Amino acid sequence: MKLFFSKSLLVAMMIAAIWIIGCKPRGAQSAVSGDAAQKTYVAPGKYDEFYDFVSGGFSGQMSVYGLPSGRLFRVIPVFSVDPEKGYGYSEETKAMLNTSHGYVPWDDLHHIALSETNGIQDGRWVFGNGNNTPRIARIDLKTFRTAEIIEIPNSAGNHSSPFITENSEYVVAGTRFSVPLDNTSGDVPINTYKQNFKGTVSFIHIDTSGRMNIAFQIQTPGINFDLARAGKGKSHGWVFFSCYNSEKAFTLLEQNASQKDKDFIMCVNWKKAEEYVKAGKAQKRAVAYAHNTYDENKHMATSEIEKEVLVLDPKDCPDMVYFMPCPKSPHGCDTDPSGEYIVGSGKLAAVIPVFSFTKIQKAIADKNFDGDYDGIPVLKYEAVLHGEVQKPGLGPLHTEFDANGNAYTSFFVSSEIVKWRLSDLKVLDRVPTYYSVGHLSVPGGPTRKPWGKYVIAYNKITKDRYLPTGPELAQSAQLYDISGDKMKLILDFPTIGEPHYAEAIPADLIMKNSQKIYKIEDNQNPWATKGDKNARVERKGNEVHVYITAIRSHFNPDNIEGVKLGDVVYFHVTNLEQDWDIPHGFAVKGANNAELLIMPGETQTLSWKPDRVGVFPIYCTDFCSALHQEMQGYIRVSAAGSNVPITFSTGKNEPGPIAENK
Ligand code: K7E
Ligand code: CUA
Repeated sequence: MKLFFSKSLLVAMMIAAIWIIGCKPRGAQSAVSGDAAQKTYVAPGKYDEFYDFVSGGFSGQMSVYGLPSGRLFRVIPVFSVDPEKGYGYSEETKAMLNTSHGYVPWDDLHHIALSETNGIQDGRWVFGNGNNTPRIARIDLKTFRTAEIIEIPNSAGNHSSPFITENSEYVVAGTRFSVPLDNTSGDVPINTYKQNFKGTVSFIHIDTSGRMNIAFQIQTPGINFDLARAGKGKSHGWVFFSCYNSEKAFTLLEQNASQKDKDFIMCVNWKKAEEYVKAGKAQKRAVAYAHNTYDENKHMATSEIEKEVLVLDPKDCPDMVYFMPCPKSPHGCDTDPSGEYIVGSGKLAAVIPVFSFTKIQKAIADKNFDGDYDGIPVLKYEAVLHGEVQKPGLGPLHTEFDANGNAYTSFFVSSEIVKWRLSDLKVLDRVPTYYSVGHLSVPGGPTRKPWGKYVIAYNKITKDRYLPTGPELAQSAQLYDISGDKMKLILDFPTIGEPHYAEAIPADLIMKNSQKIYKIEDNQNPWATKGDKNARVERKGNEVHVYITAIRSHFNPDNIEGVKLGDVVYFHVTNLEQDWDIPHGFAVKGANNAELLIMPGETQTLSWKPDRVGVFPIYCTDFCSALHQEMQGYIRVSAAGSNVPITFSTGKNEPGPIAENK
């Protein structure tokens, strides 16, 4: 096979090589200007201006920072277990991580989507994608907790997700890997890729309560989907998906998927798709996928396996899907605030093509096609192009927008952010990033109403920004002030996991709704202990259920006896506090899972299978009062055949069998 490298790819590779051997860009020392610290300092008593929701990449979590301070407020467990909060370990939360493959306690979270109304962020929910075992999660921004996770069938590598439409009608999910679909045997030679491997894009509907369901999928040729953006304003009703590997290569994609000069952006008219679904054009296909929901009153997750999905085939649905040529392995695909412009970023391209929605509509009406790709019409490049940004930089990845008609594009290879104007495609400014930026984010940047002020670079390489920490360095974000004509670096801060993407939102859209406690009277957890008088220990066969309350600064009961080797102990801990920010923790020596961190008014359950005879301390792990260190107890485990009866101490009675107390 002949190797083919374009000139720009060669240049890109040379420059990448220079970066890898650690060449410092000029001016790295003086990059931060004199008054930078002042611009990011938030004095005590003041709050940050924005919440910044940052994807955790391979940590599987989402983290919440303040802007402009860059301070980390919270790590929200989403797809990965979190021993700190007991997420995925407590009996109540295990079901959140159920999938058709069983319990999957990890994923790779790349993208964030904040809910919108009329194309403006509304602060109700934030969505995140699971890239590995295809899933989408919804986090409730009243509680900052994962409220729902839905698995995506007929998908593998849910990368092109969870981009949202302007009234939160849908979040979308495009499969990165094409695969044999779930209703086929799947046991096929990999070199039958061209016959047997298909792609899908899914439209997950969101109802007014936030609940997700897979409305329909569209089956596509066997290409790779990368990113997506919904149309807005005039292009509302459309979603644009970038795709690569139109070569349909299945080995050594590095070369074999970079042969063609152009890949595609796939344009989907989802309003048309809805009509086809209504008209009965979708095929019901047998699949299996998990749908997990966290009930806020029961403090409990349930998981259902759903068995069916509706699939539309573009062959049966004319005018629903079009391909638009886009140079050189497009990655980002971004729509501007007006919805008129669609910006494609070819990783190996020397220009940034900007497409016009008006021209796309005209080309469709005029049937101005360049043939078809697997039966799907391909729009003529020149007919849909608004123009190309010339000499922007090397390795464009992602673009966001401000409210003044400017675009900001990240360049991985040349390690910079470039500001350019949408109207005439002129480059206006460029600043280096340290180094190799992936996504970037302007507050409100993907919406109809960008809040502007800052652009944040999420970098892939952080050489010489932070103190070394062994073989792996901290992941990095960098904050630039974009309020003037020139972008100014004012801060950098490390992040959790690899930060792929982030969305920032004005703080007042969220903080006013932030929940302070769970009301104890609304607690419908079946294992709740409402009040000390109900604290108790019950044996059911070899299960011992401990109904235990926590309040500053004791557990009730605190001492438990009568557990035998071979028993499974369930600690159902109810936090009776009704004050903001008074969680209690719960841990037991030798537990093979985690702690619990129980919020005011909440009940959570830890299971524990003692492995030996003895006396085991339990204690509160969260410093809750001056007498926190007194918040403790014991549990006694006797031999399997012993006849020690179940007893417990409430502090008022004597613990243990009377005879043994003497
Ligand atoms: Cu890191 Cu959005 Cu997965 Cu680009 S993706 S960089
Ligand atoms: Cu409760 Cu410390």
